Amino acid sequence: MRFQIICLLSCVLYFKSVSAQKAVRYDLYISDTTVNYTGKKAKAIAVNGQTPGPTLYFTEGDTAEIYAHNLMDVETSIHWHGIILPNEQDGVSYLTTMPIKPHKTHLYKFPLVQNGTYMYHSHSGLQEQSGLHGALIIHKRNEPQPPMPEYVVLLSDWTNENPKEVLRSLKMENDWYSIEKHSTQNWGEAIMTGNIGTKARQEWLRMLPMDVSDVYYNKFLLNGQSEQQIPALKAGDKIKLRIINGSSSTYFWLQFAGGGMSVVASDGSDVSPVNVDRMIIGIAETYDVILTVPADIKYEFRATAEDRTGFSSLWLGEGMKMPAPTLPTLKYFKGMKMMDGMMKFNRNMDTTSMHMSMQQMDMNYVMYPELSSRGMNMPMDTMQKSNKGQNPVTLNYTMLRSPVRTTLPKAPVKTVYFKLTGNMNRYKWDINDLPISEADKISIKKGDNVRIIIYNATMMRHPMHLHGHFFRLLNGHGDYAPLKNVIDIMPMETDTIEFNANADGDWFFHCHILYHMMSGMGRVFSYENSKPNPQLQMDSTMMLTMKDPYKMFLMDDKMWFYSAGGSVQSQEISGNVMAINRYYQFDGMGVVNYQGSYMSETHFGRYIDKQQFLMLYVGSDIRDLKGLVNNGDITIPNYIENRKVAVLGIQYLLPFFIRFELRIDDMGRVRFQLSRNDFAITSRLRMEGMVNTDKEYEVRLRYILTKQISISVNYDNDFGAGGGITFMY
Ligand SMILES: [Cu+2]
Repeated sequence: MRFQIICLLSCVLYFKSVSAQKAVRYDLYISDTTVNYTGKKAKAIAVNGQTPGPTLYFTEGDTAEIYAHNLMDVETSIHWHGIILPNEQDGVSYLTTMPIKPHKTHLYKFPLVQNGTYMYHSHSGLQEQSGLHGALIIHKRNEPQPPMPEYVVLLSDWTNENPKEVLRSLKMENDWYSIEKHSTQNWGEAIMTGNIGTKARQEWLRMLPMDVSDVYYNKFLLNGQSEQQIPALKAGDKIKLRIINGSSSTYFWLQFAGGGMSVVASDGSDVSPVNVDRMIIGIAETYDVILTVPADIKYEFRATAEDRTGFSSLWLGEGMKMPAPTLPTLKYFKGMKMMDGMMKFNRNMDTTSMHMSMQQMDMNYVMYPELSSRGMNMPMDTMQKSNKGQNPVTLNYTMLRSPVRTTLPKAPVKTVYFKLTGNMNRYKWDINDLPISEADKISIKKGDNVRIIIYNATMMRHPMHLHGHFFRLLNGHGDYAPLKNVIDIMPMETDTIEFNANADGDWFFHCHILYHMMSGMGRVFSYENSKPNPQLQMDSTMMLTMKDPYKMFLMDDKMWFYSAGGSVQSQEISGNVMAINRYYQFDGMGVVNYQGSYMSETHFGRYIDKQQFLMLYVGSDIRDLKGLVNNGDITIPNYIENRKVAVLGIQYLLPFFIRFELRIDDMGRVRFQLSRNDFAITSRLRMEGMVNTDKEYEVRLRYILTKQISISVNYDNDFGAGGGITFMY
């Protein structure tokens, strides 16, 4: 009898372990493709012919065997976002796994020790923006039968531009996206709306117009489409949406026309169900949400981009359409005013004692007219309570509670402080004022508990993602702190997360706004005494062409960006070029008139202060304005009009974005100059001006037609007045 029981037990155990090792194979063929979301063809990346890629389904306990076939001519990678796996399977190019070379296949193989809603995406350059991503769903081993119907909702943002061009535009401070988004916050608008004081203060502080996102997108997609339908739902039916924000830089507001949404999981981990009317999903976050269809009509589930420039929809049920409410446009000036107040308030506060606000006190709140009844003048405690009042309930992190204890094992605690920092003017994003390429890896000991205190000192929210681990979000629920792998941190907010260091290898922690990550906003957690990563061993051909893989990994934030422009006007032709990286800038300009007079100036400089207002440079000043100084019958070559000199100088950005320049040339002559670019009179009408101690001056007006083309008129003391066309690349 006893023998039989043992046999039974061991047979059951045997079966369990067999099922636990069930290998589930997928073949993913990654290729270039062409999409047409806007009536215009654009390049994208497809997986198995589709973008987003196919949803991969597994059951907890399975072993994933995924063959990634790179059919492209460039290298690629796949990262398994939110998955607990051996370090060498994590798919971060050059950090954990070598990229998949063109026309090569790579096998990713790892056991699935968790369940929930996740995704996969490229971790090579900007490929994620081109559509290389897909959903990854791991079902529980013992789902209740019959399982609730479910639907995967992968949200994404789409631009017809090459993502490299997007990054270049951001670096070059081209504000075309603001024009497209109606968010330039120009002086005309400030005057018309009575916000002149706010605008003046913004420019006094040298802050660019505020926005909730950096990029203008042509489309927002839901599973690769503007809208989708699930007609087969009747009154009373429940459906679980597995919502994944697979976008590159867009937060989405989620609303359901049929009533409340029951949030049951976040980032793959269950939470005690909480009912909300509206929620925002950060980039790379996932939420499982249960919707109940109230009647036999067609209800909209809508995902609206946080900047309100568009949305995508999922229609549930059949019949008359019940749309979700349209969110009003943002009140940028109010947001700016609030931000300014917060910054002043914050400077007087000790950062470490700062109140955690867990998405509750968003200074951006004042920008959302539909939330303004909950006003920002209320003290914080009142705000927390008011969430349960008459107003629609908006999800925030304090509402997330794990249904099970998540306490960490008792272990020594290592505390890490991260201050999220950045410089919008030069589109530089870092942690503790250093980009990842200039910071050391953060070494951690296996077994320790790592606590990270993160303070967001920037004006944007950042969705910070930790690879290979779940962290506890310390949100006031004690032992029941929810587990997540992305934490969205609002401007001026301080949050704490913690995790048990129970892995091996090097793990990436970074902002999941793709363009922030590529600008350096990340760190690497490195386990002490890890065994060598087998995926990072280089063969002899690699040795010849490549340095240390980690150095390759650090290349992203060291890139150079280039721009050029020119104008053809009635009195002159001019041109300019520029090259920048994190610290250096080269720029050159030249003007020539139709009589052959010309002038040119170049600068090669380095920004030397933390805020990058101050640049030290060397350069040249070459000009021959002979035609213009013909004085009676003799031509006098004087210094002002005729010189070939080398110069040494400084440039400093003063309040109101006035550029102050002081230089000395190799003849010992000194020149002061003040200039201002891009003074936005209206959204598209810009004024520029320059004056210096050589009694030179220029005034220019530009009307922006497209990202590349403007109409321009100017008056210059040397070349006179004229008008024409200005091009910009
Ligand atoms: Cu960021």
